[in-house]
Amino acid sequence: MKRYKIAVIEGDGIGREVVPEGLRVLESAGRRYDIGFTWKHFDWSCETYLKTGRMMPEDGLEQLRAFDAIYLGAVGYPGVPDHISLWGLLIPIRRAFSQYVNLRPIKLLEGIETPVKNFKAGEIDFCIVRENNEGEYSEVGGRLFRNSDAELAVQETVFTRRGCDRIMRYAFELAQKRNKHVTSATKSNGIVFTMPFWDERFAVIAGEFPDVKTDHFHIDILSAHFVRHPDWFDVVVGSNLFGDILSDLGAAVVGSMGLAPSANLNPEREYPSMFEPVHGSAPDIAGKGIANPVAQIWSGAMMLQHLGEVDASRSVEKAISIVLARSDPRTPDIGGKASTRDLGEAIATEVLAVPARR
Ligand code: GGG
Repeated sequence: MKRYKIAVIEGDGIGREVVPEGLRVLESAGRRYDIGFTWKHFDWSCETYLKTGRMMPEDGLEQLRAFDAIYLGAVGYPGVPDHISLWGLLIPIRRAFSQYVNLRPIKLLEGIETPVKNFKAGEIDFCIVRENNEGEYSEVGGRLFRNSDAELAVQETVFTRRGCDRIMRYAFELAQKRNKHVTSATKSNGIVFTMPFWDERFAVIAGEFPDVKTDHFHIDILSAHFVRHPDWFDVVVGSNLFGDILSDLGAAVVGSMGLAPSANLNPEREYPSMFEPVHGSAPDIAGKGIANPVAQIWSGAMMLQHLGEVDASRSVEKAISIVLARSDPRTPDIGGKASTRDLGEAIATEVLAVPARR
């Protein structure tokens, strides 16, 4: 039996409710495919910050380094400013472990109602490849003349040739395994230095992949196309901020934030990669036991895929689609009355029943 050491960070809010369902389903896949997991739980959260002044201990990254992967829930809670919680946990992990790819599949599943009319299951199926280490999320900047009329804030965007090239290459290589089409999210008409540079690098990297069709759209019209023509896309590559915004929009288009998984990947495998739902901690529904666990469970399937457990990964994805195709159980975000646990248990049970292999 192959055994994996996984660091588990439930984090805040609904992270604490959906992660246990993700673990339940992974355990189920492990039983079915003879995979063992050693889970190590880390209580790193806003609550920890309020007690200790830190989201994670000073040697937190060192503690995580030895794991095969990190399985994370959600970060952020009222009482701790969002930039403190994000920059105290999620962003240092993404950067220290060179997780420069944030892969976010967007897929319309059978049984799920989309707010975008006239699309059926399977007709919306694309991946957002978000640059995850630089761009608009930079620490370059500052504040001057605080608490005066002259107060100002400056934030620099940082695009490097290395950073652009590697994320674009990843997007093209992914497209080669899919429908051979990459769309670039840009705004080079308004953002006059970084975005023309992004476009230049996109043209250069596209030249390395003559078999892949390309197009590019400014982020404003691209957002409109996501709503009106979500079937146009195969792989969409965007900067850190654009990729983040587009993935929430994509999740909404396929029915719920609760259905959008993600993988923060270090493609070279020098460091552990991290798997988390796109959604945040959702304080408005936290504690009610009604959060949709599918994004977390699906992120677990992405983790299995990354670990090389392809059959197990497919069985989890298949179980998700089989359960969601039924009318019950469903959490309230997708039109039902079921609890987080009801849906998690149904998927865990289905993993044991789906036909083995492809
Ligand atoms: N599931 C992870 C989480 O809590 N994400 C919330 C969030 O705001 N993330 C910001 C980002 O991905 O840049």
